[in-house]
Amino acid sequence: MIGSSRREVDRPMNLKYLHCADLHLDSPFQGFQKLEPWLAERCRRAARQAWQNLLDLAETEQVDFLLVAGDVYDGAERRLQAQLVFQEGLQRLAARGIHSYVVHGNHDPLDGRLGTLRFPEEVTIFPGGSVSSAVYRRDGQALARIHGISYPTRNPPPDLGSGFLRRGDEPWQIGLFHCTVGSHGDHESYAPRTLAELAASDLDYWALGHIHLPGVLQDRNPTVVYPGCLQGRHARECGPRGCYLVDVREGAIERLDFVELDDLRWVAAEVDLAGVESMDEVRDRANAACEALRGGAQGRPLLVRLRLAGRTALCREIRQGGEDLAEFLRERHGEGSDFVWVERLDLAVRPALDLEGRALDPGLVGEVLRQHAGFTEQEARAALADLWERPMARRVLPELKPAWLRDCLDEALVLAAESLEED
Ligand SMILES: [Mn+2]
Repeated sequence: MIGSSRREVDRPMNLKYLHCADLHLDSPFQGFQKLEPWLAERCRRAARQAWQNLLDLAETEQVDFLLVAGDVYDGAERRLQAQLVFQEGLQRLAARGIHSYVVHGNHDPLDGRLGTLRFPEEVTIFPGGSVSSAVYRRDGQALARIHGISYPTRNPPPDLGSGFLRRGDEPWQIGLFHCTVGSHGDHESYAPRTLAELAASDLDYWALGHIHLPGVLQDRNPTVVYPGCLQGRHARECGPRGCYLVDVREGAIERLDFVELDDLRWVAAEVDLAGVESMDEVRDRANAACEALRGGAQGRPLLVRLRLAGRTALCREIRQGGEDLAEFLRERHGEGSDFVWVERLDLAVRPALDLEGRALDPGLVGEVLRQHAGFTEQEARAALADLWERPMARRVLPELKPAWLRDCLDEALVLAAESLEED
């Protein structure tokens, strides 16, 4: 091996693996109390079905190993059922010669309640404490070294996992870690890292977990990937979910493919109702939107947040009939194995008033519109300050985010303009 760098191996080095994270197998699907019981049960089953889909993929692709980057379970109070399902899956892969490497994250730290389970020798579950590594061999040849660390507790020190470093001669080296790279509004920042810090470890591939949205943060030197959660659990986790399939040929990544594995999918869609003149036209456009979604779902059931938007003379009628329309759509599209369930109908239609033109009006309507145009986010916050002092208000209203404030201001404008028009 003298004179050969670590990336020039004497034999062709091929390797194929799956990288997943954030399975949340025992997810309680909070906020589902409002759903009908059959639908809530269907959603609960989805996380475990997505896990089965992943196992099927590992077998059909005949991968060398599976990487699981934390949050296998949802809470530290791990339900035995989920643990049995997980163990069974890894056992099934092991029986086919597929190895598994697992770290635990902030949702399923090592000090949580763990059942007494036996894992086959093909399974490596990394301990907490300090970073350790395991070597993957095929036919006696050491092909990869996987470095990893589990969360010992739910809130580890921020420098957890500071000891990732390339070592040994294995040509492909992987960091398996549940951590936060960059800033992600919705996620608490555990074990924060920068891309530069990851690069300093001199590894080839970073198999990360924690951020539920899939994405490749950096495509080479090193490759840094979040596979996202395996199954979307609520409306904020909309869009395709799955894992990454990584195919390494001659020591370089040839394929880095996102594979959709979710069993049901949350989607957000908009129906443009601009210019509609009758309620049956509203129905037709909403029906068409649901059918288009079904057509693109490849047989998966969908939970849809449908937003009705656009300027129309029927604005008021649509707003008043919103719940009825949602019910109609659920009855029409909510059945069968590939159902499209309108989980929520957002009524964002606007009146067909020429607001810009009216703003020039010297009368009261014009005055209101001009006032609105000059109303800043700062002023809106000040106007709401008193209300925000009350604990009850904070409980029932969403956070004072700029987007929500803007929506409120727009909504207020429409209501004011409409009622002034009528008077
Ligand atoms: Mn997670």
